[in-house]
Amino acid sequence: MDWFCLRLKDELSVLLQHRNGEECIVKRAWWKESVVYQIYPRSFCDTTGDGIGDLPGIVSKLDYIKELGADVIWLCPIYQSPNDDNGYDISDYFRIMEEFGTLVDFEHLLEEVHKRDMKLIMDLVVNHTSDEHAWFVESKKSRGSAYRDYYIWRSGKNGGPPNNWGSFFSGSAWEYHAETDQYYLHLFTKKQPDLNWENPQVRSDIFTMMRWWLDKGIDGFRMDVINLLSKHPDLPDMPAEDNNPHPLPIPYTANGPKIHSYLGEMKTEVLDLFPIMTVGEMPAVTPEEAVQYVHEESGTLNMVFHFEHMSLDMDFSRPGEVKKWKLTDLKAVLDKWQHSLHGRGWNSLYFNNHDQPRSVSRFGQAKQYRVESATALATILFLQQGTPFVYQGEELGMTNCAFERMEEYRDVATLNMYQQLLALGYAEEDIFPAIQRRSRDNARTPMQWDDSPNAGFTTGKPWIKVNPNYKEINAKQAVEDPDSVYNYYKKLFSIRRHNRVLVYGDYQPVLPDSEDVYAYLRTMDGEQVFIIGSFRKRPLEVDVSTEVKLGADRELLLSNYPSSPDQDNGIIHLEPYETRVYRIS
Ligand code: TEU
Repeated sequence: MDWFCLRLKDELSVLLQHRNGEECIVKRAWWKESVVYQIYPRSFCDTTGDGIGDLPGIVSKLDYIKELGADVIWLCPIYQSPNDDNGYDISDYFRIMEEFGTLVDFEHLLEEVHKRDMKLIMDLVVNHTSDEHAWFVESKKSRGSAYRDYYIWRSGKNGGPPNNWGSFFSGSAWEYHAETDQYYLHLFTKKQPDLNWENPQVRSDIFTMMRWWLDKGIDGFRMDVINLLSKHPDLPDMPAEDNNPHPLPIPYTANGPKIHSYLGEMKTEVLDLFPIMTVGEMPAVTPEEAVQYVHEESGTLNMVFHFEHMSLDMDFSRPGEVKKWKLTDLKAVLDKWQHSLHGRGWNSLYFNNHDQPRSVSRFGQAKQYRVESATALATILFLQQGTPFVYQGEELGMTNCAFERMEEYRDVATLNMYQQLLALGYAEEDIFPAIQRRSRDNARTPMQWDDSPNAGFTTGKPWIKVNPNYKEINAKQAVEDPDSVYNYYKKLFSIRRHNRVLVYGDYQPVLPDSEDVYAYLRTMDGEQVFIIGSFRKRPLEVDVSTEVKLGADRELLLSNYPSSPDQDNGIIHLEPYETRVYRIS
């Protein structure tokens, strides 16, 4: 680490010093000190019995979220949508999806969030709209339509689409429109046409919409695939790939030539006018690129969601497949992000969201050591430098769901992938296990509130299968059980809140080459905290004596085992998935 933290300079900033003696100042910010709780409204809590979560349902659970220690709520899209991609296909940015409630319900929710001294950020989906949005309805009417240029239309080439680009959700990224004899670009489903950000009118309409929501009092945005806005102007073909007629056009869409100009304009026109937080979701972003987006002085956004650690168990040679991941690979990725952003920008910290299989099933041991591994994962991630993002149910140690048949899946990406794999000649019995492990629906099963029918999520028929393990894993049980994942998360966030070193302090890896443990030190202002977590199913002896001074006055701040045997000599005995947090000076 080149920069290390000297001290909290004053109420507003932290002083860092570079190894070469140079000093720099990192600003304190509410969003750096916050914990964010992500809600997927469709699967959170249903009050009407239609089997779909709603806004009053969220209001009824605000005390639960507050009690956990969250400061900010991120709501996945709640705007009007035909739900081809569950709200990520917006047909009207100014209306609430009918199943979720009304604008009055939204205003009530916002008021109740603020009353509890929490904040609310909304999803901003502006790379694309729904094909049912009024702009697209007008756009497709004729080549001469005033809205034609709101989207990316091109004539075909050699009797096919304008280029060979593939969609993130399988197949070509172009859809033919016979009436006007042109194709439109859709990086996601064909019901999600990409907006043309080259058009100043598009930008201005989007900025107006953003100000409208911010004027209502929301506290920021999570920006969907925000680094895909600027496409390469020539839309060049991708190099051909074996067994894949439609390669993903990452090089021609991610971090494109005008992206910083568009976001700069958004900053001046919108973001700078409000005291908000922003986090941009960015496929294919490197730490160096991320610094440009989130730089303390010159960045346009506060944080990015990168995908590097989410790719570690994916086998890109076989669509949908998973591969064995190594602890040292996970550490290498996360350490790199810690190192690269330190003193320059701010990290987001996440293992779960609505697009990812559950982390305890992926990186932990969901069967034998569910509670232990879920708590170890949370400890080693959320005490790094950055803002923790918890996804609904993660705090209960919710697991992947044993879907039994294709008909049980709802996610358009999963369904399309299934069709694509069949078309590529894969056998059904090979595809299904891959889908079971990878499907986004693993994260979208209803929140498990209690052991009553449908996990207390709805009195009706849930829109998607409830994970059958809800009788054992549910919020009611977890809140009452002092040894639950939920109560551990509470303690974890409480120690983060009460120890600024865990927010702003330096991050220094310990035993980076170990395949057994994830360990690091956080240091600031003469204070030091040591974090260690085992990733093994057997007991371990770990020698940290050369890197960590575990003196006699060390204090065990947190552990996921009842009484941890402890020695002074730097040899730590760890039970399976045991994790510990020590204040050592
Ligand atoms: O996700 C963008 C994205 O990169 C994902 O499609 C990702 O590749 C995939 O989910 C990994 O499994 C965002 C939203 O989070 C997602 O829910 C939307 O479907 C997508 O954008 C389109 O808006």
